[in-house]
Amino acid sequence: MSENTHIHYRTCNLCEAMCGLEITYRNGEILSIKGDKEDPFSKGYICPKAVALQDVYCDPDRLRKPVRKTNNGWEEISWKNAFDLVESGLKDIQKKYGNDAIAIYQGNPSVHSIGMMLFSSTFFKALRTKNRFSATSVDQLPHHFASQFMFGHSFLLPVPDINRTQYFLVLGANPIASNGSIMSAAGMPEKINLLQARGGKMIVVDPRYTETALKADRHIFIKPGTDVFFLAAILHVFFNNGLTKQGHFPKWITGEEKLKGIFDRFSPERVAKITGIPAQTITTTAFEFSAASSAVCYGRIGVSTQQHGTLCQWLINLINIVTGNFDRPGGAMFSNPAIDVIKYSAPKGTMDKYNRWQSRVRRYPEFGGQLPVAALAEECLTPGDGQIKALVTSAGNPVLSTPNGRQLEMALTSLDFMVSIDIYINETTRFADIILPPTTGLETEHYDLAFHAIAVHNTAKYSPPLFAPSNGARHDWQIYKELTRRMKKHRTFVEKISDPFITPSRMLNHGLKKGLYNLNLRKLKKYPHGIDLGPLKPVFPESLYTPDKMLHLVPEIFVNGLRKISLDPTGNTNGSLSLIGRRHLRSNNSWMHNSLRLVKGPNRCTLMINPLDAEIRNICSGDPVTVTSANGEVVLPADVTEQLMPGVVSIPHGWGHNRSGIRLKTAKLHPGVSINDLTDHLFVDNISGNAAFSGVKVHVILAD
Ligand SMILES: Nc1nc2c(c(=O)[nH]1)N[C@H]1C(S)=C(S)[C@@H](COP(=O)(O)OP(=O)(O)OC[C@H]3O[C@@H](n4cnc5c(=O)[nH]c(N)nc54)[C@H](O)[C@@H]3O)O[C@H]1N2
Ligand SMILES: Nc1nc2c(c(=O)[nH]1)N[C@H]1C(S)=C(S)[C@@H](COP(=O)(O)OP(=O)(O)OC[C@H]3O[C@@H](n4cnc5c(=O)[nH]c(N)nc54)[C@H](O)[C@@H]3O)O[C@H]1N2
Ligand code: SF4
Ligand SMILES: [Mo]
Repeated sequence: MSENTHIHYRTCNLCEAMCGLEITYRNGEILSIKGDKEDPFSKGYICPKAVALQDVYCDPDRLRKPVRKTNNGWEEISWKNAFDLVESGLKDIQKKYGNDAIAIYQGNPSVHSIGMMLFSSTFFKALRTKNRFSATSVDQLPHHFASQFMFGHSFLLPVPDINRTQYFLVLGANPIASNGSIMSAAGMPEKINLLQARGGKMIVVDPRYTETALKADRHIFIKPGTDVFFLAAILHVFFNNGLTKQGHFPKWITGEEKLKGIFDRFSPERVAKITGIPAQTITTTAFEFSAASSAVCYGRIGVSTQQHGTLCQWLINLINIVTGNFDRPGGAMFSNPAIDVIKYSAPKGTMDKYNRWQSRVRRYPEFGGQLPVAALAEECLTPGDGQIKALVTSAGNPVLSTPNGRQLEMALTSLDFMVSIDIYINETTRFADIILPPTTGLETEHYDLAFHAIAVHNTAKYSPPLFAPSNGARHDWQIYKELTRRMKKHRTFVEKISDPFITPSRMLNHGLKKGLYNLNLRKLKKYPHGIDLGPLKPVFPESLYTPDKMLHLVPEIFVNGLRKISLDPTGNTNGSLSLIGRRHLRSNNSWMHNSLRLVKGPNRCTLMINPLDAEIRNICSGDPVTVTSANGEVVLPADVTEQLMPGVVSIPHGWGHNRSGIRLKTAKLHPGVSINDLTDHLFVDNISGNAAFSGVKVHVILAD
C-alpha cells in the first residue's frame, strides 16, 4: 500500500442492514469499497449498493449549494440568502393562513442520518403544524400501531431472532433483495444457510416466487391482500387443536379471555378460496409452527401495505405470543441497543398519542403526531379552512413513493411555497422554490440510532466522516439548527446559550453514557469495526410501556376491525389483475438510479406477468404493455414469468424519472415508469390509514 493510501472503516447507511465497509482511498479518491470482515455485525457481507456510495459522493448532479427557482431556471444562492428566503416564505404563509397551512413530509433517508434523527424534529415542532406526513405511512405504520396498542410504545418493534430460530415463517418480505427490514440483519443469505444447516426451516408466503422463496424450504402463493385470512386461520388451527400455551401465559400478559371464539369463523377450509392457499397447507403450517422447538412469524412491507395491514401485524404478534415464541431466544425478540431511543423519545410511553386530531378532508386519525400521507394531495387540493398552502420536504420523494403520484404533482403545482432539504433536483424537489442540500453519506459521521434498536444481534458502532464537506457545504443537523433558530417563536435562555455546544457527537456521547453498557463516544471510537454486545435478551415485562405494565393481547381497536372483515366472496374481477410491487438488489427506493454501475444490466422496471395471463392477452416477454388503473396508465415492457401467481402482476416502485425538469442523468438513461401513477390514494389500511399497495386492480393489454 503506497504512503498516501489509507483505509477507512464505516457503516453503510443506505439500508437497514448496517454493513461494515472497508474503504481504501488515496488523495480524496476512492480506490475500493469492500465488506469489513472484522465488523462483528456484518462479518464482511455487503451488497452492490455500498459501492454506489462513492457515486453519490462524486455525482455531478448532486447539489452542493442551495438553489432557488427563477424564471430562467435554477440559480445557486448563498446559504444566508437561502435561509432568509425560507424564513420569510414560511412566515408569510403562517401569517396569511395559520400554522397548519404548512405541511411537512419526511422521507426514508431521515432514519439513516444521525443529523436528521437528532435535529429535524425540533425544527418540525417549531412549525407547530398538524399536517405532518412521512414515508412511515407508505411503509411500516401498521407495525407501530400493533406495538403501540399491545406493548404501549410504537417503537417497541419485535424482530425475528433469525440467528437462533428453528422455524421462520416469512410473509410479504424479500430479504434476499431488500437485505431485511425491521430486522437489521446483514448477510441474509448466510443466515438462511445457517438456519437450514441446524435443521431449521424457512417458509415464504408471497404472491411471487421471490429470490427469498428460492432459498426457502417451502413457498406458498397467496392472493395479494389476503394475509389477514391466512393468519387468522393459523390462529384458528392453534386454538381448535390446543396448540397454544393458553393457561400458561406469563403474568404480564392480559386479555386471554378475550381471545375466545374470535377466530372461529376463519377455518382453513373457509379461507382457502379467498387466499388461494389449500386448507391442508394452512393446517400443516400451523402444526409445524407450534411443534418447532422455536419459531417466529415475520411479516414486512407486503403485509403492511395492504388493506388490513394493521390487523396482519397484530395477528403476527399473536401467533408468536400464544405459541410461547415471544421475547425468548428463537422467537420474536427486542434488541437491547447501546442507546435506548425508546427511553429517550418517550420515557413515559406514548399510549395517548393517537387520534388527537384528524385529517381535514377524510378524517384519518393522527398517530404519533403524523397523518397518513395518502391524504397529502387532497389536503392541498381541497379548498377551505385549513387547506395546505406550503410544503417542506426532507429527504423524501413522495411523487414517486406515495399513492397516486400524478395527483400529488398537481397538488405541488398548486402550492404557494415549497422548500426541499434534499441532495437532488428530482421528481418531487423540482416543484420547490428553494432546495437546501446537506452533506451526505461519506461526508458525514454516522451512528445507527434506529437500526441498532431493531437489529437481530446487539452491536454498537460509530463511523467518523471520511471526507470533509466540500466548500461551504452544511451538514443536515446544521441546517435544521439554523431553521429552528429562525422559526421557533420562543427560545428559552438555556436553549440559546447551550445551542452552539449541541452537536450529534455530544448527544451520542450522552446517550451512550446513559445506556446499558457503560459506554461513551471516546470508548466506542477505539473500536473502528464496532463492538459486539451479544445476542438479544428478553426485555419484558420491564420494557412494557402500557400504563398498567401489561401486554395487551386483544386491543379493542383490533378486535373490532377483525369483526368487520367479511368472508364472503369478493365477486367478479372483470378481467382485472392484482398489482403488487417488488424490490431489486440493484436499486434503492427512488433515488440511487444515477449510479449507472448500480443499475447496470437488464431493465428491471418491467411488468412481471404469469404465462397464463400473458397468453390470453397475446403478450410475450419484451412486448410493451399498457397497464391501466382507476387513477392512471403506464407503458412498460412485459416479463412473462412463472414467478408470479396467475392473476397477479408486479412492477417495482421508485422509477418514473421521465418527468420534465429533473436534473438527473438517469432520467434519460433509465427512466422506467412509476407504479404509483397507478396506485390509489383512497385504498388504505382501514385502521391506520397506511397506503395499501398490494392488490391494486389493473387492466393489462398489449400496447399499440
Ligand atoms: N408502490 C409502492 N410505493 C412505495 C413502496 C412500495 O413498496 N411500493 N415502498 C415505500 C417505502 S417502504 C418507502 S420507505 C418509501 C420511500 O419514500 P421516500 O422516502 O419518499 O423516497 P426515497 O426514494 O427514499 O427518497 C429519498 C429522497 O431523499 C433524498 N436523499 C438521499 N440522501 C439524502 C440525505 O442524506 N439527506 C437528504 N436531505 N436527502 C437525501 C433523495 O434525493 C430522495 O429525494 O417509498 C414507499 N413507496
Ligand atoms: N435493494 C433494496 N433494498 C431495500 C430497498 C430498496 O429499494 N432496494 N428499500 C428498503 C426499504 S425502504 C424497505 S421498507 C425494505 C422493505 O423490505 P421487504 O419488506 O423485504 O420488501 P420487498 O423486497 O419489497 O418485499 C416485499 C414482498 O412482499 C410481497 N408481497 C406483495 N404483496 C403481498 C401480499 O399481499 N401478501 C404477501 N404475503 N406478500 C406480498 C412482494 O412480492 C415482495 O416479495 O427494503 C429496504 N431495502
Ligand atoms: S445491504 Fe444495505 S447496508 Fe449492506 S451494503 Fe447493501 S445497502 Fe449497504
Ligand atoms: Mo421503507
